[in-house]
Amino acid sequence: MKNPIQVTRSSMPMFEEYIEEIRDLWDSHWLTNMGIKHNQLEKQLRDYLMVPNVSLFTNGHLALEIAIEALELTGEVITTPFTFASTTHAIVRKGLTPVFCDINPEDYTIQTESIEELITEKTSAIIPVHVYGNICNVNEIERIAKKHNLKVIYDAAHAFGVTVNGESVANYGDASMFSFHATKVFNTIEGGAIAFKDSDLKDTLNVLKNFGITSQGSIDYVAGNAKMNEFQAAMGLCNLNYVDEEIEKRKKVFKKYIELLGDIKGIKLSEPQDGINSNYAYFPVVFDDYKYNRDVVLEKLSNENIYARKYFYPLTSEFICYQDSFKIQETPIASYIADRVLTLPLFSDLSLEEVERICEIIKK
Ligand code: T4K
Repeated sequence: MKNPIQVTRSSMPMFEEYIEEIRDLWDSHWLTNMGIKHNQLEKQLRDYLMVPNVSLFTNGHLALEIAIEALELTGEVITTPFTFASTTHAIVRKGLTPVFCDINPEDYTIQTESIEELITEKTSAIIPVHVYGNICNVNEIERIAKKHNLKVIYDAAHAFGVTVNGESVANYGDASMFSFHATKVFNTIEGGAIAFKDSDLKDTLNVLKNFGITSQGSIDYVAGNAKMNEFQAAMGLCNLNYVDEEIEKRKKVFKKYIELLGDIKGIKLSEPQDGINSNYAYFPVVFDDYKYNRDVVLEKLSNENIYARKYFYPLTSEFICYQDSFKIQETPIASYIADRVLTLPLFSDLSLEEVERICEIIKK
């Protein structure tokens, strides 16, 4: 049996390079609480993401929760259920009510035509998801948000480094959350960030991720701990050197899949979006009237030691923990896609021969 192929594999620098990067931590003994490497990474990410402000966190989920708190959202938040648990959990854990909007059948992002009918006097914000690195209709979302005086926080966990007509995706909305988890295009082992334009938010985010401490002895907020440590930041500094190369390699894998699965009846691929420079984060395939259904394909692949994943099934609105918690709107397109989608293995050092093998199994 061949070695297992997982849906993704963490990108890592050379071992020696990481050791070199962390060596001075043994001199300084300064391991966390916004140390030198943390600050260095924040600066480099501001440049890379072409955004005025970046605030680092220990993971993407807590970054999203803290952005919700910092922007003082209240009441209802319009979002989509076709996402990882984190998006909806963050809204609910901050005491807000998610109002589920359907998605587009083409790119699986929020269906902007349906947002306005969901707005009530309780709505304070929209939290759309750039799912798989596909970018939401950011201009239309901005128009709606302005008209109804709503805040916008993008869940950009999948969208690191993506540009929209040359503009960084990090510059849209009031804030964008990026995940730097081990499974992401750019990783800091665990980690995340909030990117934002309004510099006034910076202090609030710093305080909210550090127990509400405003200065020594002054605790002005009831807050937890969500700081990125120096070992995470060191991993980020190393990985950032290679991220463009990694994205290029992902692009080759992505294109090979398109070439091999492109014109097959019943197999729907995510078309490249106009004006978007992708990061090739995921390769979603929708099996819609294909000769085998999604679950059969998943099983055939796993029999060959290849582990595709049902990202994102079930919808978050179907989670057991949310039954009877709030009124759940129907999202028929999201349900349809969730029942048929599979994300195939995609990572920078997946060989083109392995892609061929995966596609052969699917076609057979
Ligand atoms: N919003 C969205 C839209 C998200 O997708 C996520 C996270 C978040 C918010 C929250 O961001 P973070 O708080 O995580 O920063 C994984 C990831 O844990 C999660 O970060 C990610 N989304 C989600 C889509 O995928 P699982 O439970 O599927 O991961 P797991 O452990 O099954 O790993 C998947 C595959 O990745 C493994 O089969 C092999 C590979 N892998 C995994 C790990 C842990 C590695 O190569 N190295 C590793 O260290 O959730």
